[in-house]
Amino acid sequence: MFIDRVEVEFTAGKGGDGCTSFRREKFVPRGGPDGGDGGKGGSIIFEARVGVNSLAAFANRRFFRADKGRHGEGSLRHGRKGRDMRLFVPCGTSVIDIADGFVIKDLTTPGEQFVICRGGRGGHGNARFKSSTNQVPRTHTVGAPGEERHVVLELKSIADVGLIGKPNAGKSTLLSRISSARPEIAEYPFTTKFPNLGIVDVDQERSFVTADIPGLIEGASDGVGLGHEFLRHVERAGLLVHLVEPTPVDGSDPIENYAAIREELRQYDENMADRDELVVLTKSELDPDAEVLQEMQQHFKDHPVEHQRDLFAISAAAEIGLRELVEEIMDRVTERRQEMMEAGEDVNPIREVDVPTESKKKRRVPPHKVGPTAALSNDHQARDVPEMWGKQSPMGRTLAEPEEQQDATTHSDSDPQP
Ligand SMILES: Nc1nc2c(ncn2[C@@H]2O[C@H](COP(=O)(O)OP(=O)(O)OP(=O)(O)O)[C@@H](O)[C@H]2O)c(=O)[nH]1
Ligand SMILES: [Mg+2]
Repeated sequence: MFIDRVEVEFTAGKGGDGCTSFRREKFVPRGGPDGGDGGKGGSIIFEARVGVNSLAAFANRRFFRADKGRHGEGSLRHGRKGRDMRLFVPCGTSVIDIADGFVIKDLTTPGEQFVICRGGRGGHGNARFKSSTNQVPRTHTVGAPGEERHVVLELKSIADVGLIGKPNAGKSTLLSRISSARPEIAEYPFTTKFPNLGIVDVDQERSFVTADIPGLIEGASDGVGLGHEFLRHVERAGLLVHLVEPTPVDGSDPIENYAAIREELRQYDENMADRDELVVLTKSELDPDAEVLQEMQQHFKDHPVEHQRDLFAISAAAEIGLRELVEEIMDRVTERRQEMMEAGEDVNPIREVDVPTESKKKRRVPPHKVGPTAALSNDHQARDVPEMWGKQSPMGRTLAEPEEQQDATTHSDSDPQP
């Protein structure tokens, strides 16, 4: 199940209370205060993970509460800390405060962590309050409550390139041809109902991430079709690839379709409309005389735009122009990544191998196998390798041949006993 927006309430664990207690022991009169402190409450921590693709883990649960700290006890025993609750979210998750609507945190880099609610502090036991002037303190403090937050988690996929266009334009087919993603493809509109991500490997060193979103139609800003809902998944993409079908089944004009989608983009966000764009005429084998292509070229000449815009003609079915398109996208993506690096922004690693993994725990070697006495260990002692039967005797001794053994027995029998 793909879930990209959830509303959740988080409460960190309460701290344990301190304890009031006095040492009572035979022959120890006036033992003094010995109440321990309460333990800290558990915190709630978010971690962005490659491999977690949606917020489905939060779909059927509204409240998340971390572990409480235990109370302190007598004999100076402090309460146990509450266990932290670690929740994994996809890279690209925004944590938004529901009351004020501001973004508390944007988790974009794999492995990035963030404490959303801190656990309450544990209370102090009465042993803490002893002093020269107060030798019998009868006070302790209670644990602090854990932080509470009411938030919306929103997933904005992290992709370098966003595929947009009318339903049935061939977005999913293109994604399936250039990457190993296998989205659903069919000849009816709105086949794709949620975004698909695919990694396109141009060669061994260069790759980019592409997002395919459900088709947009006129009036999407008013909620027609699947609406603008999914445009946020291409919001972070630096390049938009706008797919246009030359001969739509409904008989509409490709240029009008193109303009309608541009208008929808503008309605959603002006910044999105100003983003670099590659316009791709799909199913080009259905337009053999390149009539639509020429019409579009003419249209672009008559309507120049501020951002960078290029026109390509491809056919996913006949495999025309795919290589050139991928190379062009890669060049633009590389350019943007360089700009981002120069500006000091993070460039997101796109593979799991890029995630710094914790080093493997070393196996503990028993002390007799390392260090100065290792040579004395039985494991390091030389052993005789028996040649007989090609096997080693279980006792580690050489086994004599049966005849020799007999001889030896005879010999020993004949020997005079000392
Ligand atoms: N002839 C031809 N048909 C194509 C080509 N590319 C895609 N198609 C067909 O176009 C239809 C729609 O393709 P999809 O990839 O599902 O289109 P989409 O843009 O993802 O559509 P939605 O998910 O509904 O928005 C399918 O029947 C494809 O087989 C092509 O290059 N040539
Ligand atoms: Mg599709």
